[in-house]
Amino acid sequence: MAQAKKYVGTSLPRKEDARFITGTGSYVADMALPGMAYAAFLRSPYAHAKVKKVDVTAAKELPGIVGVFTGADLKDDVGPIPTAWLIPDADLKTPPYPAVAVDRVRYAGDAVAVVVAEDPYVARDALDLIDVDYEPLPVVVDQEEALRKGAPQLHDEAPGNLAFKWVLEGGDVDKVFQEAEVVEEQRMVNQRLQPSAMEPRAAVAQWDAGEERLTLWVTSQNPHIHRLLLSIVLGVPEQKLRVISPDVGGGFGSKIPVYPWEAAVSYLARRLGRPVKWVESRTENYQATIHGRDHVQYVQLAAKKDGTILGIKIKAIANMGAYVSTAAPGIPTILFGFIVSGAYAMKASRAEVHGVFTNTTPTDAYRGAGRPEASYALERMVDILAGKLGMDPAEIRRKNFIPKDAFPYQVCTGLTYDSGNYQEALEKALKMLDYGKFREEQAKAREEGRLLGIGFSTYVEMCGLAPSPVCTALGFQGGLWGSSTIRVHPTGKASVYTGAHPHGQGEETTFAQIAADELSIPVEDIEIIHGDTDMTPMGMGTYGSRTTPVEGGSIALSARKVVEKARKIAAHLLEAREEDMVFEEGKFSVKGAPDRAKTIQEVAFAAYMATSLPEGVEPILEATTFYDPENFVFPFGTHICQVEVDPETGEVEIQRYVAVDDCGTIINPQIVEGQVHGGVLQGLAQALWEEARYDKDGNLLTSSFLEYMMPTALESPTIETDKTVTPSPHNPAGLKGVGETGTIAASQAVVNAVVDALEPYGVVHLDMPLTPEKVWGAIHGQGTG
Ligand code: MCN
Repeated sequence: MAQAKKYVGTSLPRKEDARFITGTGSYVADMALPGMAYAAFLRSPYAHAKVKKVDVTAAKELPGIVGVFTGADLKDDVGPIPTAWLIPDADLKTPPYPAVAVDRVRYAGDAVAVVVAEDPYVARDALDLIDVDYEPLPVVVDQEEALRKGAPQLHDEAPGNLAFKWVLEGGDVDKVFQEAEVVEEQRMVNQRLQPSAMEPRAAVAQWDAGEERLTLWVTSQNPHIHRLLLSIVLGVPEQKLRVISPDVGGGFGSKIPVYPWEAAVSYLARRLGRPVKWVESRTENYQATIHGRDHVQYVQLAAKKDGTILGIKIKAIANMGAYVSTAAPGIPTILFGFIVSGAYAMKASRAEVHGVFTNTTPTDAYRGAGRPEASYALERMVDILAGKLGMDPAEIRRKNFIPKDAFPYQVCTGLTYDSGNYQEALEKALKMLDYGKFREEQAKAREEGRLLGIGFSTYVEMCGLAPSPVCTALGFQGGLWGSSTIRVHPTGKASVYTGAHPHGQGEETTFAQIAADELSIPVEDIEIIHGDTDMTPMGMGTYGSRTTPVEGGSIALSARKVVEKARKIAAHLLEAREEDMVFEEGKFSVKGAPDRAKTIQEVAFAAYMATSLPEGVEPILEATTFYDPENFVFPFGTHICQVEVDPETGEVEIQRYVAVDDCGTIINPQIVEGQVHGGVLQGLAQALWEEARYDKDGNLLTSSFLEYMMPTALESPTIETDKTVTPSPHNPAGLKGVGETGTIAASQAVVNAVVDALEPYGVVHLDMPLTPEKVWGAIHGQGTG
């Protein structure tokens, strides 16, 4: 049946939720293959040690053991894990990152041996029987200490533990700082976080000896990237490697990297001639899945006395952990340094980033990835400046915004922002909160000894990672385009094959909405297929809030190609001219003769039968697009947090949280709201609760949910959302991403609010997380900035 309804813009319930909430999803851990064996990794309890001997004799004797392997057993066949983001002009060092350590471990969690057994419990039991002779070495956990003379050295290839030094300067920053009337400075710590996806990592590998083909089921955000990198690591030709990532229970960036243990499992399946499965525990996940953030920043903001911001300088010391993870170098550099000027029309900026090796878990992309660190530093400084000048924090932002009629606008870092209307988002949020009334209440409360505070965050995000010429010039080892194939079947139903791999975001619904509108086919007749390298076009996966603008953009373009082909066929069938065809409500009709019409489904059948097609037109309604956008997209918004701080306990209560976000044309308002909620909660969690902590010996103290303070629904405040809509002018459907906006915006809104509440105590800055103890200390004159 022809379809008239417009889906884009409607809150269609998520198609994928039916299987997720009824327990009928299929995850890697659910997989069972005939003859499958189970792997477990022995992980070093030392953060830094020489491995003198690994004795596996006793472990091998345990009944049910298939094999026990050390680094020495693997090193000739499993290459080091490559780095996929080789940032230029930074003297980047990428020392070998082996699957299993051979003679030295560099963080507590580095693998020293792998056991394969008939069942997973035997595999774990056998780990206790492996005798490793370690010679402990001095440990360094803190990145600033690691840079000091005499600090323990991690890699011979990286003297002084320096992984890279990267600088981005825009405008004449020295001149701007000389001319400034006010310069504010602050040291800030953007603490280390532990991604906590519902599903930890898992892999099942199967070797087909006859075909010499490897199939790997793995929890990946980007199966094609896994395939490419693993083909290099394992020496298996790319066409002989199939990577399937079925349902994935969240990733938040942590399932972008290719992990050494996925390579080890793949190799062992081939060596042992039977499928091998590995599923990590939560503690293993916290120890050996990447961590995020971990910056120490020295920030300076230059301004005039009237509040005009002139420039920003940030020196960031980024903790890379023990090895360089897959995308790690790009996170604290490209995704950070280019966005330090935020929503403001300042003249100059300088970001200087030192990437540092320490005896900690490697860091990589975690929701927001570089952009929360930039946005936090800038938005904290804007409030510090406002405080210094006695200006209202909303007013200082208004004064410095890039004006709405100035887009496309080239900011001092060199980026050209596509579109924006920062004023509108701010005014809307102020109205929702009733800002004037709040300030009155705050003054009254202070008289009563109550501490109310309000914090602003007016952020801009750079997302939709693409275009390829820009990203590859910035060192990314692959084009960043979107891909899709749309196939309309003889029955008029359609399959959409995408290079993206959503893992909780909802694109099985929103991509169907895009395709349904473009093709005028009912949404329930459209299936989104993703996550299998043998089925989908080469694709770059889901991260960097790129899926909707880039992969979704590609779907819109493929659908338009299909419609154009269908138009030709319809004209032929109706014996009319192509230019006289009108495509409306799922029907091609002849202009002025609406009864002479063919539905798109009829055309699809005719294209399949191919009885009579116009000259030069091939059978089947099908089209593929590799879409390389001309620019990033730049979502933005204003978040405002209102808090009350208990002066007796230091506890922070979030009274209101208002989020006005702009992600261009919205496909599904409810999904967007859900993304904002989840993202904001992750940002709030960083502000108030979450922190990865190590002791001085490099033991991870937060290695389970007991110690790592991930919030639950109970801690989540009500998040009041609204939107403005400023489409991206260069995107085929006006789309910008939204998957990270909440996280990029939230932390600084909370910290700004708490510092505002503590203004009577002269507090200028507090580092996250704002635990009651820290806040109480600030009230009592300890540790204020
Ligand atoms: N959307 C929309 N209209 C827009 C923009 C987006 O309806 N204008 C919808 C999308 O179609 C999609 C969702 O919002 O259903 C998020 O889309 P997008 O902004 O393109 O983000 P991605 O799909 O690329 O997801 C990546 C982003 C990132 S980088 C992290 S980290 C993150 C996040 O999304 N990880 C998540 N959200 C997550 N949500 C879940 N449930 N699990 C994760 O691991």
